[in-house]
Amino acid sequence: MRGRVAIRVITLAAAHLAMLVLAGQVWAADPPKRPNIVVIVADDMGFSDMGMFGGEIHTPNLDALAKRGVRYTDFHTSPLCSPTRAMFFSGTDNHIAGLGNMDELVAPNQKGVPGYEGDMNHNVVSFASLLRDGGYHTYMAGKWHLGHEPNLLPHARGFERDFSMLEGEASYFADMIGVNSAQPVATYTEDGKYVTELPKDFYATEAYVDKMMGYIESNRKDGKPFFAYLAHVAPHAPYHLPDDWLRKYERQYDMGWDELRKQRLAHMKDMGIMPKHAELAERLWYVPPFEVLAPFVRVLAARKMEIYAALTENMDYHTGRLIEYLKKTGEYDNTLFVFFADNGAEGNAIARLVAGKPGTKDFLMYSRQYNQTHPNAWGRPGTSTTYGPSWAQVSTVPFREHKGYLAEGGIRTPLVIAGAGVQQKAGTINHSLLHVMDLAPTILELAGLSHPATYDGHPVAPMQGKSWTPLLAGKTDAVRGPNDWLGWELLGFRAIRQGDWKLLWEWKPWGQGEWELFNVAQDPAEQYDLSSSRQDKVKQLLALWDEYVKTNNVILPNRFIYETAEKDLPKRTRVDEGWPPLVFKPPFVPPQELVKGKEGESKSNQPAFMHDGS
Ligand SMILES: [Ca+2]
Repeated sequence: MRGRVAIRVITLAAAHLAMLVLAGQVWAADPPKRPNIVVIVADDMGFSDMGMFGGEIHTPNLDALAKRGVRYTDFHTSPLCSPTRAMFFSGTDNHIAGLGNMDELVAPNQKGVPGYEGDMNHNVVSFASLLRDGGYHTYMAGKWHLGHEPNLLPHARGFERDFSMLEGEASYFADMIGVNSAQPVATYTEDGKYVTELPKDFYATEAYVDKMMGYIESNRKDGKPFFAYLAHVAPHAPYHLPDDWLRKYERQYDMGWDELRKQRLAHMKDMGIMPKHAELAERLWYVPPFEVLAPFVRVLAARKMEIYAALTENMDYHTGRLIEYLKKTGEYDNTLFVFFADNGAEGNAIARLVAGKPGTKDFLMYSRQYNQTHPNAWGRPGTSTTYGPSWAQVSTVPFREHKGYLAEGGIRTPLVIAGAGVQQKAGTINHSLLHVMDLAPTILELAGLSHPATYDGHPVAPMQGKSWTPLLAGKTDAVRGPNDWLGWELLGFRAIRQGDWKLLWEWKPWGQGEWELFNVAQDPAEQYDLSSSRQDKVKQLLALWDEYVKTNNVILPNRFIYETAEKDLPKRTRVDEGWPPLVFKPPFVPPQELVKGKEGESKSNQPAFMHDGS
């Protein structure tokens, strides 16, 4: 409050000074107006989904941003939602900011440990608070996922106006159905007040954009710059869509996941998103080849991807309404746009993960609230649909794994920056190593503000991220040198990245339960473990891991949601496109000249349904 009073005094003083200057006929150029900053986050959207990253999903508005600005192909987040968001707002590691683990997944030995509060703690200051104190209007609409208590709400963490959904997931509709039995009713807040009812025609993605435009419009004429944080819940589960969007991609995915993965990678290579030598990650061993599925199973499986694609396009459509509004009001040119996805595409079957065991409270809640299971209802109220690991591997082409894991499929996401302050050539693709915690220092620098050592009377952790302003100004191609490094830990998965090298530890059966070493420039899909031939590199990166643990007070969990996975999943076997032999064996076609009575007419011995791919 004191900060705001001080700013008002300074503004009045400046106005007074301006009058004196005018009276004396001394003209000086206006200081350049600080840019508006619009950050748009897609929830669980994959690396290769949007058009300008190689996807076939129709995303014209995001693509237009990419054409005007820069695409970054080596941008990293946490593998899960709330740790990413904590790093985004604090500019530091999730283990410092309170999300050492997801609130939903905190292990017994992590409970009560500082850094494992499960919400964004007050050991850090949100850059939104600094922008608000520094003369920006600050608006948020969408998913928060960083705390429920009054002192943890968006309103308390820097947002002057907000309309927020507090959990990791909820129904997109007015029914406010929550994500699990601990949160059977989703929690929404507006300007620090808890909302108990939504308008009957509420649809999340549309409503968030409407709210955001309303907030911007309400103060637009006062000349102050604004920070707008549009945190979509789309395309996160439970895949809800307005009826007129449901059939948009009907029968567009009949080619199946194996074929589409190849198509996307080829497209990415043509565009320069991926190098020519990039290979596709192996199909996860618990995902069947699409072509072995029975025809009706293929149609059902494809239907899930149809809905996901429509949901992603719908998110793009509403994002486009905000951009259009900024154009109409003349704010567009002085606005910096940042778009990214908060983690890799979601390959876990959420409903099964949460409510898979009959007799639990979660099972009961899902049977009551998400009881519409007929495929014709998918996308409508009362359904909970996800597309599973098969299509998630399409969304994360060419990488291995997906949300929740530390292979690139979990932590490398699309990033687009465009607009005010971006001096790089339009349409540039940049391949430098970036991290979500870089955004706070970048935005603060663009706003002409600095990060304090204390806030609200207590010390706050310094930022670990690196400002991108030299990169955006076109003065350099990378903000990290060969000695800079990044670390990750979540759910016991561990990784270190330095230059092109990545040291990775994964639980069995995803990994070996040992450290593996990959060169992600040569091998973005992390197919070739080089640890035995490059022990020197392993040792060097292990020292960095020790430093990461010490700096960030990492406590490896003693319980783990996938602890029975090795038993529950099919046994992991080597992926071999030649095995089992009958699946891949080309059918026998008799030599035409020896076919009795059918000269000149070749005929396969397969029944017709094997040919039409439907
Ligand atoms: Ca997410």
